Amino acid sequence: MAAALARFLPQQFIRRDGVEHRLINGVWGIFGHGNVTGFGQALEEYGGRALPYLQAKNEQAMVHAAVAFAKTRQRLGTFACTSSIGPGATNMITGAGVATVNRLPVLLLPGDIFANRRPGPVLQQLEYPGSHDVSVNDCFRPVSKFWDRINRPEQLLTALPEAMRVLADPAETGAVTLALPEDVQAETGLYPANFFEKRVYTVERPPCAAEPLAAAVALLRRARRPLVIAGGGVHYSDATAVLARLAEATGLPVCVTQAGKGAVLDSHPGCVGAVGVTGTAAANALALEADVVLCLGTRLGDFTTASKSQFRHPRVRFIAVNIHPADARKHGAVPLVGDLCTVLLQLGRALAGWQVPAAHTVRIRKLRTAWDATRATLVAPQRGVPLTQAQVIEELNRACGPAGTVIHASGGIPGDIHKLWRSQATTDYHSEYGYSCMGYEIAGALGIKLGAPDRRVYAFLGDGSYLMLHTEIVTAVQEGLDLTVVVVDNHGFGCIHGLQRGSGGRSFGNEFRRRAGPQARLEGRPVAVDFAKNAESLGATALRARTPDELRDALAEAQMRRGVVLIAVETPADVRLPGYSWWDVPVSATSALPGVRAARRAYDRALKKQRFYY
Ligand SMILES: Cc1ncc(C[n+]2csc(CCOP(=O)(O)OP(=O)(O)O)c2C)c(N)n1
Ligand SMILES: [Mg+2]
Repeated sequence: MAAALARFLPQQFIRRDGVEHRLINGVWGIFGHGNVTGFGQALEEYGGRALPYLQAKNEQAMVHAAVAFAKTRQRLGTFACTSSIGPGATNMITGAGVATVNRLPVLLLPGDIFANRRPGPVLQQLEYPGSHDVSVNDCFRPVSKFWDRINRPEQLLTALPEAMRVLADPAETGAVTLALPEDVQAETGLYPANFFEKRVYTVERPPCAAEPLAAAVALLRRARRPLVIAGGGVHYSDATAVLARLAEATGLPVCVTQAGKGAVLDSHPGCVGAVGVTGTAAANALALEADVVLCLGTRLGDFTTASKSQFRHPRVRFIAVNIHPADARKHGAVPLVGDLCTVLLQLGRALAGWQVPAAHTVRIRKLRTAWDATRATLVAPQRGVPLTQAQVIEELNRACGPAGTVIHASGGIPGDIHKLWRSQATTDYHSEYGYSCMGYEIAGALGIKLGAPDRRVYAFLGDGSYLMLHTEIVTAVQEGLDLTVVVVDNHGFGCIHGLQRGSGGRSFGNEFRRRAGPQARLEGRPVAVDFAKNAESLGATALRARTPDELRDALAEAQMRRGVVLIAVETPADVRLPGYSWWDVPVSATSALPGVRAARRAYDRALKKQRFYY
């Protein structure tokens, strides 16, 4: 059965716009008794160049790498991930969450307990009371778009085609899990020869229906203050050029979600930057006043809608273009279900000759200019502070240029970089902010590099995220991948510490400090971690930078060097950028602390800003 799987996977292709791409570009794995003599053996015998094997150091990380690869390839290719049973398998569940939340394909092949049950409980089997039919792999069900357990070898014949269909479908894609009982992997199955013939899954570009299109066009033509929100779907549909032309022809302003960053470049006159909780003052002002919001390929998460407080025009209407029918109907939108690129072309034709009102154009220009000035003050030197995170972003933006890609996911970085980063290319910004999973950054950087070997990739992460998962540095060294890793050391879970204190709470449990005494809290001396030494020990070159000038030099040096280069920078945790919006994080209604009580009163007032559209 495992041999059949290894022979099937390299024959799967995906076609879009007449171009074919390999769907499964290799297998990431860590072997254990649950896969080494089954699928591992099959890969050794049948894997070859069409199905290379990459050895990970942590199962969660290998899923991150596959997911980042898929994002880089606009969902037109991914990897399979093989694990042993038990802990190796469940380590992949977080990665499955990342894939499914972000609608990115990945094929997960966890080993599973014996289908014949004879030797059980096998090492690493969790015995589920009341049923012998449940294993830990059932935990993958809610985080997978398709899930199956291959209890007999011939079940591959029906499971694999469906697994591939879901992976290749832009509306349905996400994690696909095929649990592989370790005995069945090694069993003989009968498979017809044509099962192993080349299969091509076509990504079609369906247009939206005429009626909702007409309704959307009528809304836009009447709009006084329309706004476009560009999400990740613009990238996946390869619609950035079409969007730029539509914005130019109509004067529509375009703001971007995290996944949509780069959908319009900052040099475009219609670009007003990031929107929502981590948005720019310009985009958020336009969003507050917008009477028609055209949502493109976005799932309208709370960071985009500022927890449903960002759109406050009393008669605001939404139009949503999405391949996913549920996303197209959020916020009571006029649903334009179809391929984003095709629907934008439809909209462009239907809106020919129409432009946003002149007063709106003036307003957009004014807000853009004001934001440029504000941004300049945010990245300027701060008195008494050698290096701020904003300055790190500015230097990184410069060094990265249009040919590089920065990747980030968690901590305080996403909020700051979403606002400050100037997109110089559609591909220079890779954000995982659907699951915002600490540990994605370095592993994901490997995925980008594998997906786009010509790009310089910058993994950008906090000290907390680095401590959680940095060991794929070793894998990058093994694979000879050039990566730059920039670690921002602020001695703790800085953004959560800020959230805690900003909500009236006292400092508690977020800094990297020693326990002050046996009964005391974590309030003693800071724990100093030497990230440079740590990275060196794993085979990276390490540099340190204390000022913007030193960082510029280090980034230039990193570009000259091969392999993994880590740059450690220190920034103060309490120097933070201002926000231009609100995020719904509930504050205790019963705390006795005056600070928390005041924060709760402010929270109750803020809740009144929320609007719900049906
Ligand atoms: C896997 C995971 N666990 C927990 C969280 C919650 N969380 C979000 S940010 C954060 C702190 C991150 O610390 P660090 O990487 O140092 O970034 P900083 O906040 O200091 O900028 C935590 C714990 C998360 N996003 N992902
Ligand atoms: Mg930190």
